Amino acid sequence: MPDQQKDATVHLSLDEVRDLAHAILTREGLGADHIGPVAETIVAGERDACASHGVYRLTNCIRTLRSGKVNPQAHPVVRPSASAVVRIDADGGFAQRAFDLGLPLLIEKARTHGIGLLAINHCVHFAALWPEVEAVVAHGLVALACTPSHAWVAPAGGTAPLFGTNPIAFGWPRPEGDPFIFDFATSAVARGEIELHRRTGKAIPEGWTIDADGNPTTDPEAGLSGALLTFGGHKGSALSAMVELIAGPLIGDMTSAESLAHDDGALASPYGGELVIAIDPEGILGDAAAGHVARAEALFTAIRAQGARLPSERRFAARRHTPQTGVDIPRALYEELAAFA
Ligand code: NDP
Ligand code: PYC
Repeated sequence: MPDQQKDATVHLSLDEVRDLAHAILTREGLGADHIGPVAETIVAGERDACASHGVYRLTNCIRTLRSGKVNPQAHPVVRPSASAVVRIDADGGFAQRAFDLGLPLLIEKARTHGIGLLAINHCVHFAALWPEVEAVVAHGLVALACTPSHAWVAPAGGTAPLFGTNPIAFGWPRPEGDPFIFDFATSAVARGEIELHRRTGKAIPEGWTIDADGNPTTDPEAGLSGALLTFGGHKGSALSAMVELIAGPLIGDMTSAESLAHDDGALASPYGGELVIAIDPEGILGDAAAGHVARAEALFTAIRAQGARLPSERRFAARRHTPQTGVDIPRALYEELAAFA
């Protein structure tokens, strides 16, 4: 690495990232049973080279805790049901602890009914969704997850923020090797990525945002105070609306506009619901499931045969070396966080 770049970053082992996260979350008063799950999400973001959802997210956690927009001592509660649905009230806390509580119940529902649906209500979600879908896929199940965020994104054809960045994540178990996972915002890019550009004074690509007057802009500051655009025009826009509906009103929780109104200028992380669906191939196909899941491998082989890569391959590649090599954090971000710790 050139010296100039070395000066701009600080090298940390993943254990040091974990220690930093624990120190900050403890100091900011997060309850003991939340610190581990929240810190592990942040470590996982760095381990997998997902800068927009790694240690940078600690700045959001601090703001959210300090503004009282998350319950640091939340006790998530499971609402019993005999159906395939598991509902958990996160009690205003970060989503991680509620998800950990719901995961075994979701798996059990999927095994019993062929499909399980986990609705987490009243949670603060600041993270990527692949940790959730990977956790479901690890049980040999197909997974889908989504959550609204804050109203930052204009619908295709409009110019005012209405939708959240509304990520969708999908996971498919594979007989060998890494699962097939994708996880992306339905906006052109996650807002966190634009925030990272703003921090380093870098222009953003065209097509990500419009300014407050509705004009295209490559200035991150102007884009953040205007609106993000959806990916794929009207198609991303419709998918974003779907996330608003199925992880909002369908599960009795907030839309992104309602979440932003609840935020009331605090600049805290989004508040509302998360939906996770688990499907057991054996619940549909019985003994034939393994054969059909194996047949899906031909699709992945054909994608790669064209020189294309599978989503999450970059992440899994990073995961194989960062536990040994550690990670580079922008120095300015590290110094800001170290001051909090
Ligand atoms: P990207 O636009 O970078 O898309 C990420 C997905 O696309 C990953 O699965 C990635 O795999 C895959 N991908 C990227 N390039 C290629 C390629 N050339 N070929 C095949 N697959 C590719 O991410 P976003 O900015 O849209 O989202 C980043 C994160 O932000 C997500 O994890 C999302 O969950 C999170 N987010 C969370 C929100 C919340 O409310 N909690 C709101 C919005 C976003 P790989 O990782 O291997 O590159
Ligand atoms: O990057 O858009 C984003 C985001 C919102 C909540 C968590 N990440």
